[in-house]
Amino acid sequence: MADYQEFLDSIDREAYHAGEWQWEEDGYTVTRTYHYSPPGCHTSCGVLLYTKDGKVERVEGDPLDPCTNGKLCIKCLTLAESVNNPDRLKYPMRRAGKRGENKWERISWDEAYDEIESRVKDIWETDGGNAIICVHGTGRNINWQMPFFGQAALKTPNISTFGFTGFSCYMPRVCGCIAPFGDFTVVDASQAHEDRYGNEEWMPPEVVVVWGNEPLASNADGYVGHWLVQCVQMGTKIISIDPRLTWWGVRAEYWLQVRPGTDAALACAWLNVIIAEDLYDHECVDLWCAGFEELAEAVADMTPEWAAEICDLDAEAIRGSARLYASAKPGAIQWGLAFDQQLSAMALCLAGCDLMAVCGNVDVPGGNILVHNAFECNAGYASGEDFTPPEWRAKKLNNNFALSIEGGDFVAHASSDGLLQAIEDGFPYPIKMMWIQSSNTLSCPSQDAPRVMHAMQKIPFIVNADPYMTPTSVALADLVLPVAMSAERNSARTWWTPARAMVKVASYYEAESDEQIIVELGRRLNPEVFGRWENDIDFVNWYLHDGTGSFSATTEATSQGGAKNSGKTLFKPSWEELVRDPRMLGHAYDAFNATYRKAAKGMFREDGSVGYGTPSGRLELAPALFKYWGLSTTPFHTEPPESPISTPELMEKYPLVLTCGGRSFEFFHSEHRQLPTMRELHPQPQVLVNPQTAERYGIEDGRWVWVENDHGRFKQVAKVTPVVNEHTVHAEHGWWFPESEPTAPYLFGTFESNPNNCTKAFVAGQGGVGSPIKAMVCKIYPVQEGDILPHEQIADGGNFPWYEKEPSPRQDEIERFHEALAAGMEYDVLKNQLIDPGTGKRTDLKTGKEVAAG
Ligand SMILES: Nc1nc2c(c(=O)[nH]1)N[C@H]1C(S)=C(S)[C@@H](COP(=O)(O)OP(=O)(O)OC[C@H]3O[C@@H](n4cnc5c(=O)[nH]c(N)nc54)[C@H](O)[C@@H]3O)O[C@H]1N2
Ligand SMILES: Nc1nc2c(c(=O)[nH]1)N[C@H]1C(S)=C(S)[C@@H](COP(=O)(O)OP(=O)(O)OC[C@H]3O[C@@H](n4cnc5c(=O)[nH]c(N)nc54)[C@H](O)[C@@H]3O)O[C@H]1N2
Ligand code: SF4
Ligand SMILES: [Mo]
Repeated sequence: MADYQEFLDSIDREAYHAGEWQWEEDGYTVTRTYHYSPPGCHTSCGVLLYTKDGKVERVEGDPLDPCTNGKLCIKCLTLAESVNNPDRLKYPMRRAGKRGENKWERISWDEAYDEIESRVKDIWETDGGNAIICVHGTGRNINWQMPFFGQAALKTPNISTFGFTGFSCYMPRVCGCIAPFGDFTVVDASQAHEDRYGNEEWMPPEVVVVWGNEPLASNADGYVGHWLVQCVQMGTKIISIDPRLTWWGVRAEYWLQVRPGTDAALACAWLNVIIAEDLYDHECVDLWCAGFEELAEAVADMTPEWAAEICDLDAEAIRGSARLYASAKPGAIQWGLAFDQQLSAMALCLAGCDLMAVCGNVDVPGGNILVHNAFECNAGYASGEDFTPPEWRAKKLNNNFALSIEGGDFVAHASSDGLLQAIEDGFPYPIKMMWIQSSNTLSCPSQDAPRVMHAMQKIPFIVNADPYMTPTSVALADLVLPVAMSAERNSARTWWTPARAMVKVASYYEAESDEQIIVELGRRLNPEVFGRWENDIDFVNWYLHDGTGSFSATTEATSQGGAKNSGKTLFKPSWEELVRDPRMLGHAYDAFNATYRKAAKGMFREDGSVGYGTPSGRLELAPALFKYWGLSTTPFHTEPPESPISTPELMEKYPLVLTCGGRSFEFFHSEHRQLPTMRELHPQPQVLVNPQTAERYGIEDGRWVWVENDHGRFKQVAKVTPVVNEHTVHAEHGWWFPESEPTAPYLFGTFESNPNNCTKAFVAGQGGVGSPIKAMVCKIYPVQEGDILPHEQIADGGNFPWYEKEPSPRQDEIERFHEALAAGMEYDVLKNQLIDPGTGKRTDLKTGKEVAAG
């Protein structure tokens, strides 16, 4: 559809019931609405749901939806398979055998809520709300609901993606961008305009750098991949930076097959070329940027020749691609998960922003625009914190408090490793309950999955609210709550623009939506706050209508700094309007996101003055916030902890570089493995191996292969293919086998193919952010009959025989802490001091020195 108007003109609008949100057709009720998890996805596309007797039977794309123009990926096209799946949880259930035995008794919702209420209240009495951990996964339709619930109802500050070292998804990009720009950035593919590619101000980017991201398979972070395909059809050129050849690489002017984990060196070399060759945008740098001198000095020696050695690239290709990006007016950078999953995470994100800024590509048509949640409806991560008692809030296990990382407190989530330490060692205090809502912790997010499983066994009470019975639930849950799926919930999303609504048109046994569960339990645990909402729709309207109550749904994106709302958005749609109003029909575009050059128009600063939402009002190439956060203010490269450069001796044993987690069309993380269509298309986990590598190690296409490092091993099926080079293999993540044995130790085979047998907790980048899980080393060898399987090794010895546990940075303190407690000492958590109950003397746990009284 290179000609957008032609496409629009070709639609028979009447046949698609333009102007209606619901109608009858061939015995079906058809509803025009949006999909948003479950099952998971980061975006929300326009769907026509065909239902009969409260059951979804068919799903089609809605060509009248301007967000997606009727395109759907296979995950929405098979939605009926997912929501009607007999494997789904039908009723609340209580564990009836031991953990891992998969024995359950059906209970009523009231019994489930009673039990949760009484356990939570007991923990408040004995340990305080901070002894409860709230766990969510990635950005599904729970991201504003659950942090609010955790803080306001469970009264805990400890909310996070548990098991996920270094916040190594999205948080580095969010913080790495908010510091220099004041707001988050995405590539402008016209998505903020209702008239889309036909918009008069918009133009397609001349060049898009698709960097550590595969937008077609992942549609990640509120960004739909086919928007960029449309740009390519309109002439956009591509630079692909990826160790794997993708759809983008095939069409690229430059495909830079970077060695995994070395992108920061490449980014610094691009900056070097652009500054040394005077290719930057002088007007933008002079008028709008701060810190140029500091940046120029920092990258002065980081030449393409220097980076070429590190990145395994040709220096001329680095130079040529840098020139191409710098010459594009506009150019844009589409960054992805690989930015977060390396040790350089924060520095790399900064380098990416520096590149956008010095080339004058920020907030211009077809560049990297700065975005807010639609209509500035944004229940930030701290939206419920006023309802957590201050003494419990002070004990938030962030990187700084839990791991003593300097600065270390700029991510809103609690520190995953800090939580792991608290569970494993009871330090600085023990954990008594875990509330999981939207995470299959064992199968997917947990680095060092076996270690996390053993740790979680120590938590006395675990509740998991999920639509399916997962390995995590079988292994660890005491209560499971059946969650309603997308077509079964009334909800809304404002992750960028437009605002979109979901409407309930189906139901499944006793499954309840996340909003219903939260309101219901919230009313029991904190009636003062939750009592104002009768139901899910009231709760959603509070979110959308922010500010009508005594507290606001709008807070900053991180604890310091962050996307500040202008406070000037007066009109905000209600859920009912979003769903049914003929001007909306499920979606509404807002003016803020559709406006370019917002800094010049005074739209970023609370007082309406010209400038960006940064301390200096400029695009900060060497951000003040980085300094405040204890980070280097200029970009640099950190070599992966294990690599041909940092550990050449290890390469004899583990000669290959291992990257993992590239998304596939069929699955969202560990989801969708139950669906026959998906498994027909993608039956087994696949590891990509270059033909030369396969020959060297006796690997055959289609045969099972062990991938092993100094931590553990897992097996996947080899796909022998030249899309990766002979030094690199690329494995999938999130695999379990719902068709197999559920009970422990097998647990649906969750450990058999899990690359997180090989990833490590407590290995993180600067500021405790970023982890090197896309850049490990490994060896590969064919699976033989009779080989001992991962679950057997884990069941026998707790972990792989050659496994070594990564210590916490506070290991010494933990040991002293336990010795002191055994000797009858007391501990002051907030001061990190031991107290002798006899004399009242205090010693600092860290230094071991006596603390002067007073
Ligand atoms: N080795 C390796 N590991 C990785 C990655 C990688 O690249 N490599 N990627 C990592 C990344 S980036 C992330 S973000 C994490 C993701 O990790 P998670 O987000 O924890 O992903 P899942 O394991 O799919 O668990 C999600 C669970 O939530 C349920 N669910 C889906 N939608 C909803 C909903 O709306 N409400 C509720 N209550 N439940 C829902 C699903 O049924 C599923 O069981 O994994 C990480 N793990
Ligand atoms: N279908 C589907 N969609 C998803 C998800 C899913 O599980 N399934 N998960 C969602 C989540 S939580 C996230 S975070 C996003 C992630 O989605 P993306 O940001 O697209 O990330 P990935 O698919 O992990 O990897 C993207 C590319 O990075 C390449 N890569 C690997 N290592 C490196 C490296 O060191 N440097 C560079 N430059 N590239 C590297 C891979 O080969 C791959 O092509 O997707 C979201 N969308
Ligand atoms: S990206 Fe795919 S799964 Fe996600 S909402 Fe759109 S069509 Fe559905
Ligand atoms: Mo993610």
